[in-house]
Amino acid sequence: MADADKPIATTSENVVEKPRRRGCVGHCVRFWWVYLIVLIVLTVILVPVILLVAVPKIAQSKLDDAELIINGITVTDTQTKKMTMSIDSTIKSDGKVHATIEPFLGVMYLEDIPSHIPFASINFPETTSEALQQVKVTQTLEIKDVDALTTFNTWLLANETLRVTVFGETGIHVKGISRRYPVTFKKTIEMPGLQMLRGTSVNETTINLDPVNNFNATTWIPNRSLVSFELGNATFHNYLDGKEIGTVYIDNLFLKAGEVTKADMRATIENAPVIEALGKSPACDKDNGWLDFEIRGKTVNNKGQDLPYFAKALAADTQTIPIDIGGTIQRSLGLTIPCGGLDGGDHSD
Ligand SMILES: *[C@@H]1O[C@H](CO)[C@@H](O)[C@H](O)[C@H]1NC(C)=O
Ligand SMILES: *[C@@H]1O[C@H](CO)[C@@H](O)[C@H](O)[C@H]1NC(C)=O
Ligand SMILES: *[C@@H]1O[C@H](CO)[C@@H](O)[C@H](O)[C@H]1NC(C)=O
Ligand SMILES: *[C@@H]1O[C@H](CO)[C@@H](O)[C@H](O)[C@H]1NC(C)=O
Ligand SMILES: CC(=O)N[C@H]1CO[C@H](CO)[C@@H](O)[C@@H]1O
Repeated sequence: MADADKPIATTSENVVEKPRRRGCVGHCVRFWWVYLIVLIVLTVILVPVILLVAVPKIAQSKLDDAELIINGITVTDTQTKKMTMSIDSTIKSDGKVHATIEPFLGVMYLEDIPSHIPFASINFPETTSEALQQVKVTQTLEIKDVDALTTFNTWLLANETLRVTVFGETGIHVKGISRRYPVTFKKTIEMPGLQMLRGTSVNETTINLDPVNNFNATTWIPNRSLVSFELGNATFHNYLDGKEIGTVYIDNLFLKAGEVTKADMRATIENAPVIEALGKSPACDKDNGWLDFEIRGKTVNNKGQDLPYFAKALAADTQTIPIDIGGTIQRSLGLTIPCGGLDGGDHSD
């Protein structure tokens, strides 16, 4: 505090000193005490006003003007109660005020849900007011509110974009002033969502007539978001024409941000409904053996731990995947299913 007063006091002195130098030597000598009182009054009023009102206002407004850019978020070591979250971000400011922002606990919540219940708390490190500063945080995130995290994941999965706010109370130290000023860090970021993994495709398919694991394939999952996450073993309900006909399994799934993830999948599927659908138009004629399958999340388990915050998000909606099942049966079993089905039409085996 004592240090803090110095530079400001000097400034106020200059203001008062100037007229004194400009003439009226006798006057000034006689009324020196008037100047002293004016100086003291100015110091007493100005210093607190500057230190307590002006500087914090400037500091807060500079912080408000700064931009937070999320370059990527990676979620690994996912467990039921915790996970490791890495955030790679950049803080962009005009760099004009030299200041240090204390480390702080920032909560993250969905801006467009009015309750603003945090789904994560992140320890942000100390930062400075350099024009461009990269801030990388990696920490264990204890899952305190599984519902809030599930809602965030659901929005991330379903929406085209979503707005996330980072909020925290912290302190700022302006260069030359030892006083700490409390400031609020609040930034809302708009980030791309996964759009229900639209565009997921399945190929390199094989099929057999076993009761279980009778379908294998490679799946290609696009990721439009900035978030990479470790899901582990995921299972999905599989529907054909609105009826559940089996289960799809994808093991060791890690969705990478901004890339198409290639993963092996297998499924246990009832043969009869598939054969029946293939024998009907448009699959048997116009669509040339392609059927639209729908999948919806069932379970997510990573190394023995259930991850309901991913499972429920994946279960919130279905996703349609067209598969060349006629071609698969032709290749794997040497069978072609004509219009009217195996018993109906003339079938070449
Ligand atoms: C995001 O998706 C959720 C769940 O599908 C929906 O309820 C919400 O309105 C969407 N929000 C925005 C901002 O698009
Ligand atoms: C399967 O699809 C992927 C992604 O579209 C493509 O890169 C790959 O070449 C395809 N594989 C075959 C055997 O067609
Ligand atoms: C799928 O792969 C598994 C393991 O490699 C194998 O046991 C199974 O027979 C395959 N099923 C088909 C339909 O290719
Ligand atoms: C996925 O399931 C397989 C087979 O049950 C198991 O060996 C593997 O460890 C599981 N992987 C993960 C990441 O949990
Ligand atoms: C950032 C981004 O959109 N990356 C990729 C995510 O997946 C889609 C669909 O395959 C790609 O086109 C994007 O380049």
